Amino acid sequence: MALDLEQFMDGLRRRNPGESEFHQAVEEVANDLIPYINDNRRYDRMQILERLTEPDRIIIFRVCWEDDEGNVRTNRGYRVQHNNAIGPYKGGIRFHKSVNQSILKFLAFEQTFKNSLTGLPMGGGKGGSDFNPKGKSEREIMRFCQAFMTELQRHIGPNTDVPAGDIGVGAREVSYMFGQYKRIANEFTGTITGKGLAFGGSLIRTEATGYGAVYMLEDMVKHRGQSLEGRVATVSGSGNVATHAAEKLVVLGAKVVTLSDSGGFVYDKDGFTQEKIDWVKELKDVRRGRIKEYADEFGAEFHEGQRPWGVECDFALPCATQNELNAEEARTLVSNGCFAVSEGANMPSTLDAIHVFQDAKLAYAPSKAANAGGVAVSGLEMTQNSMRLSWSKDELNERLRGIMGEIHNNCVEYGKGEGDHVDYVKGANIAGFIKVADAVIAYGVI
Ligand code: NDP
Ligand code: 2IT
Repeated sequence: MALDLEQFMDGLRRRNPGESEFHQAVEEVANDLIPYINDNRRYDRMQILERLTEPDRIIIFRVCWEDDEGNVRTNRGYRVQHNNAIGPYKGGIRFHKSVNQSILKFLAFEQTFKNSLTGLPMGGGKGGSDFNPKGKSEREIMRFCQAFMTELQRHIGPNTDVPAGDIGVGAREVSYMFGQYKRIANEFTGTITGKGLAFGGSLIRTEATGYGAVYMLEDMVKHRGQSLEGRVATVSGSGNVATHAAEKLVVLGAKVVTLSDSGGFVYDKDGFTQEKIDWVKELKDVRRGRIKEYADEFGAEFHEGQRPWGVECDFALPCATQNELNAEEARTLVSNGCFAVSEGANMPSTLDAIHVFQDAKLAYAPSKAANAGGVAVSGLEMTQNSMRLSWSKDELNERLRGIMGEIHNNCVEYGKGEGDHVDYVKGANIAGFIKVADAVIAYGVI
């Protein structure tokens, strides 16, 4: 009997009650994979979709730490080890008050397909905590990271599971966690990526996700015989991914007019320059301030509590968080003439928004393809750590560019539609699936 999407999703919802983000991520993938599996029956006989929607394991632990007033604080830590069929579990750590099992399961599930798309030998995982870094002192951050790693360290290792950064986890947090890992495990190995350059980090890793999302955009736009030059882009977020996407867009000749945070968005009609982007990086990384301050500093507009999707643009790059772009906003983008969307964040568009983009035949790159540049350079950091050497910036940038180009080609191969239209969602889902599924089949029933 052929697999049926509704039946499959009913079962998944029953087995994973209340995990709406996980349901959403699986539905997006299953929508393309079920017809493919029905044409390639061995995947069904081996129950591949059922197996790939059940994480290998989920580790949940208490994280106890002391704040600056001497109060004992308790948070919950997680690591979802989703699938290691093609390499060690690999994926970021998120510290945000919204973190729960559903969010980390969706992220780990997506990561498995994304990592496969990079062409590098990495499985999928994700971890994090509901710890809220906002307003915490430097020493509280350090104590939390150390307490988190004190438990996590027994579950990870350079050939087992290699974490990295994500929302709320940047160079500072990775350094504290790596320091604690090194101390307890008594080994100096590449067990975390995104490290500082002085202790095994890779050049380009900080920039890689944002740059990669723009390389993907560039390839999609070129595929339609156009270029980024002189075009207007809206970007959401103002963290690692958003600022580096904005930076690369500017270098390639586009005009970036928005950035945002959870308080609202800024609209700079003159466009962000490198100098202005550097100011935002300093605001967010060093002063830990709010994007609203940009409007005061540069005389731009601030739209409190709003998202930037109502601003007219040719390209939209959602780079903040999941479900930050809904169907109504997608329709506004389309009617304003936006013709390409590249997702720097993970699952920023709702399922209905994706359908709007697909129906309008936009060049729409889903996150698992568009933001794979970050984990790709993490994979290159692992390689450099294993060889105990460092590649140059040029070498790494060339490899990143090459990997993003390959991802684009793979999406075209499996997602080609009529004329120059490409269904990048379908292309990414099928291309990411095949390698993992074939490995799972090769191992037999385990
Ligand atoms: P950062 O912590 O550096 O920045 C996050 C940005 O998103 C901030 O501007 C933050 O605003 C905003 N944001 C976070 N949560 C919300 C929310 N609930 N509502 C509105 N705005 C929000 O994270 P990154 O830039 O690293 O990550 C951004 C996205 O990119 C995430 O989806 C992440 O999973 C994805 N990603 C990151 C990669 C990486 O290498 N770092 C790799 C691939 C994907 P505020 O400060 O107000 O919270
Ligand atoms: O979502 C992601 O791909 C990341 N946060 C980066 C993961 C990594 O291991 O570099």
